[in-house]
Amino acid sequence: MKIERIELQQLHMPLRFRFETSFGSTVMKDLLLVSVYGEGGVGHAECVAMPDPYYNEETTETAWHMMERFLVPKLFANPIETPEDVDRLFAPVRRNNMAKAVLEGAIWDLYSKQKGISLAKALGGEKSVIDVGISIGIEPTVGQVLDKVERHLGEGYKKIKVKIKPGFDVEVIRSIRERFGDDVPLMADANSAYTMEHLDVMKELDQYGLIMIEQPLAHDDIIDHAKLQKELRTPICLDESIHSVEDARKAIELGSCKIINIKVGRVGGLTESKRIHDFCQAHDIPVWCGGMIESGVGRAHNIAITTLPNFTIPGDTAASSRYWEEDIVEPGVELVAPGQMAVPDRHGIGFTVNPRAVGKYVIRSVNFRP
Ligand code: OSB
Ligand code: MG
Repeated sequence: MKIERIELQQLHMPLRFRFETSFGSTVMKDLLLVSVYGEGGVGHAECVAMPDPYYNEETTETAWHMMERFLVPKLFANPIETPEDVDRLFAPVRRNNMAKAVLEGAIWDLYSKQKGISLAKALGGEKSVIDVGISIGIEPTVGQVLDKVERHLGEGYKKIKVKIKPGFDVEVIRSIRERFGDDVPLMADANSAYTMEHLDVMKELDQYGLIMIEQPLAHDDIIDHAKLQKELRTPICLDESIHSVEDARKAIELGSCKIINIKVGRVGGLTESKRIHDFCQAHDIPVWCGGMIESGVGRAHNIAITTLPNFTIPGDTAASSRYWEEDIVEPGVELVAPGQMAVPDRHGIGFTVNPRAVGKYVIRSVNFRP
């Protein structure tokens, strides 16, 4: 694969609502759009690093720096035949997974376009539709969470995830169960806001038949999660703790989780996502695709990876129009049926980047050439 040019663009996209988690809130999405040009084609991906290092250690600025200073030069200095070569090429660089993943993802898109197949097919996926859920942030009141649950259940989302934090947890879950019943596929995401001191809260949450509790304990822990899992019937799902298939192997071996959330950015790319998927499949651990408040470009990548067979739990890839007045892709990434997204069979990611919309949001751009 001959790479002729790599374009980095930083976009500021205003969200249609404030998205709050236990570590902070987002109203303006800060994203890096990467476009890799070669042999008449172009591949796109979106970096999911956030402006502040609170979800993980990366930021938009560090990702830009890592690409400019280390990763892009590596791509230009080495021949690449497949996206797997990119994964190998980046391996000596420690962590910085979101910076690696966006370049690797853009090359996956370009590669599948050059092959004349969809990204989903290039990854080995077979689904033509995927089930999706929705992630509801922390709201000023429980009543506001209930209103959002009602609206999104009405849209047919197949899984309702609510963000929790100490002091905003049991009452939220209890109220949802009281109002909408025990059949709602419900889960809670704590984004590492608890410790083993909160065992009593976890045990209370355990009464509500949640599909899972996501990342209750520290971002770098798998020991206490294993202790906690032994105390709970509800499966623990790890998000922040898993950066690689090796992390997944250790967590599964220790019994730290029964489900894994795969975010392509967090694990360093689609190649590593596939490895985690395959390892989990072989060990009867279901996976699902997490979200990072992506534009349509990131959503398209998420749809593609979700077509792999062990993505059996609906992910967080909700419709673009929930987040954006105007997305940067065409067509919009929207539901085709209640709680379902169609997997495009067009080449690559299957959505076209709209330069006019990008132009509206871009605040900085640079082109690199060999
Ligand atoms: O923990 O899954 C998370 C958003 C930003 C940072 C972390 C997380 C999230 C989400 C997904 O919950 C939200 C979405 O993309 O809809
Ligand atoms: Mg999470």
